[in-house]
Amino acid sequence: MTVTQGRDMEIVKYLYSAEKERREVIKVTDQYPDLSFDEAYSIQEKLIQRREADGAKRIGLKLGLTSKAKQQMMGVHEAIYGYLTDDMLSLEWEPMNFHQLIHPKAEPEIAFFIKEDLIGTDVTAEDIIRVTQYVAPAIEIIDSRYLNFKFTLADVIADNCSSAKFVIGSKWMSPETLDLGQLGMVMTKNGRVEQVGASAAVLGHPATSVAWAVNKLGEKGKGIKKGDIILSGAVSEAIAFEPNDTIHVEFAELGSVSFTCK
Ligand code: 0L1
Ligand code: MG
Repeated sequence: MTVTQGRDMEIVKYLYSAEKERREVIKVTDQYPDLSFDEAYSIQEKLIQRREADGAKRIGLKLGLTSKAKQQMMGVHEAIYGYLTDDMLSLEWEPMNFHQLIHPKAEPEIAFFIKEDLIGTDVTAEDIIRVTQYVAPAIEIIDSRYLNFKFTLADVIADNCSSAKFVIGSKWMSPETLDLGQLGMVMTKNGRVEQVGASAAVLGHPATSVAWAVNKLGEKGKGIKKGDIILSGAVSEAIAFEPNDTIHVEFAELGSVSFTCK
């Protein structure tokens, strides 16, 4: 028997309604302290299926906790993955609606556009480069449903890794035409520098990060598909924003992406 004793759908409803009603909730492990990562991924899968039942379409994957600094902060040694759905995609020219979110933060990421199906448990960064048509600058908006963004690893996995929105820049490049592992990044808010980073912060190389997720999915007989968008994991810490803020992320070679919040 699982620790939730068949109450998975209650937890799904709890997290989904928190998102829909834009309110923070107490973390799931306060009620189920022994929730395992496997069970948390199973709840995450049911949460995505619930969104699909409401018309959302799965369009890719995102990685989280990919930097050593964030893993140390959470006391873990592994990254995590969640799913992207079409309703999370926000366009650069479209104002980000703060009132659809709870307590959002923005983080700089690199997006991979996948051109071939790939499944396996021995997938390498080179395999990821081979199946990637383009990479592009991206900003992920994370918006944990938990009170004060405080949670355990099992909690955040169940909550689809805090996923809320993402924005992709308009410059796309073949991953073979740039040194993807060594790209510098500057993130500003209203023109003031807030974070600097480098793509190597993402498990040493963003493609290594994506390969990790594909291998994890492979253990469950799943993989990635042609047309998927994958966010590699954050290149620096996330920053909070409010209405009227403009967030701009500039990667060396790869170009920029930005949004304004209303
Ligand atoms: O995308 C991310 O790196 C977020 C993972 C979950 C941790 C958080 O919400 O800060
Ligand atoms: Mg992220």
